[in-house]
Amino acid sequence: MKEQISNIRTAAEAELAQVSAPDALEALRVKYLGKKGELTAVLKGMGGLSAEERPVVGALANEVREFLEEHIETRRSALESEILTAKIANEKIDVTMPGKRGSLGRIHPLNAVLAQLEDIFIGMGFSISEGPEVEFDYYNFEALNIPKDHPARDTQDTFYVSDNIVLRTQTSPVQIRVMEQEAPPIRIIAPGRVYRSDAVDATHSPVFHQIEGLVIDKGVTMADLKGTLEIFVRELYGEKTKLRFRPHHFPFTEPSAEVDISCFSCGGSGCRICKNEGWIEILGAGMVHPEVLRRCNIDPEVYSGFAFGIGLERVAMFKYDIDDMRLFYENDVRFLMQF
Ligand code: 2NL
Repeated sequence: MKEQISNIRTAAEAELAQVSAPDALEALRVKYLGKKGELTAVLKGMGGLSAEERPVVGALANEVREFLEEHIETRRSALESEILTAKIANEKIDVTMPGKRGSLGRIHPLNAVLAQLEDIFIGMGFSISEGPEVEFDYYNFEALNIPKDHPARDTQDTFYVSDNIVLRTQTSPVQIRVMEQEAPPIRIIAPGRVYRSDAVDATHSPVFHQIEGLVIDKGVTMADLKGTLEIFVRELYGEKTKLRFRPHHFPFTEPSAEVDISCFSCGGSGCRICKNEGWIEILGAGMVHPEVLRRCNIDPEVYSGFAFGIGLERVAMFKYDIDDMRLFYENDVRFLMQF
């Protein structure tokens, strides 16, 4: 039996030397010292020994148990500290390494111009209205006095979603919706994305941005239109800016005008920016057509109003001296970081 015990000790010691993981170490402990372990089995069999042998074998068995317990414990703490050391080495960071610089974005030039125009009109008491980009034919054309046979309705010019649904070609339908729902006085701007079936080039894009304005009240005249636009262009291009109205035609305004400003670059003497004209066209405007008012249940005998439409891209191109509209949509950071 003594021999059996010292064999257990030899075997356990050899295995202990091989153990390299805490799981294996625990398995080893159970194998020898557990309830059904080898050494435990020997101790249980001591009942058959003589009175002289029992204390001797018992002492030996206890000595081996203590020996194994101690060595298993030593091995366990050694393994744990090895694992911890490896973990610390793995997670080590070099605090002297240079940091990574986060890159900050910029406000897109179109959004910057939009915010500036909104500020100017809010300053004059306008509020901002928005509406759907996918619009009924009625709101986009019919209500704006654009008849069925008008060239603007051609599939060459407009994106049709179905027979009576289109991608809006202006933000005017937003204003029609406001006029239908609210009683005058109305003083709104309607900024947003609009769509035309145009081929892409330096000055055309099938998606672009507009900001339209609408004022409806009793006794609103062309003089109010001119005064409002004058304040607008002076804030945008400087105090010296002059306005020029040229007669024009829009189905939804009568009379209608195209509006030019004196060149902000040369002041009117002629330069590269204004192509030697001295004037730059910036928007279209007019007095809201009585037929448009009538369709929105506003009595043209009582109320009158003016409206105007500005292309955001055009304003931004002049403001930042950008010669190609495509640059706005390409999202090349080298372009965008310049503003
Ligand atoms: C342009 C300039 C314009 C309007 C838009 C408008 C809106 C309503 C009623 C009457 Cl609800 N007019 N908007 C007026 C004049 C010009 O846009 O160059 N458009 C093609």
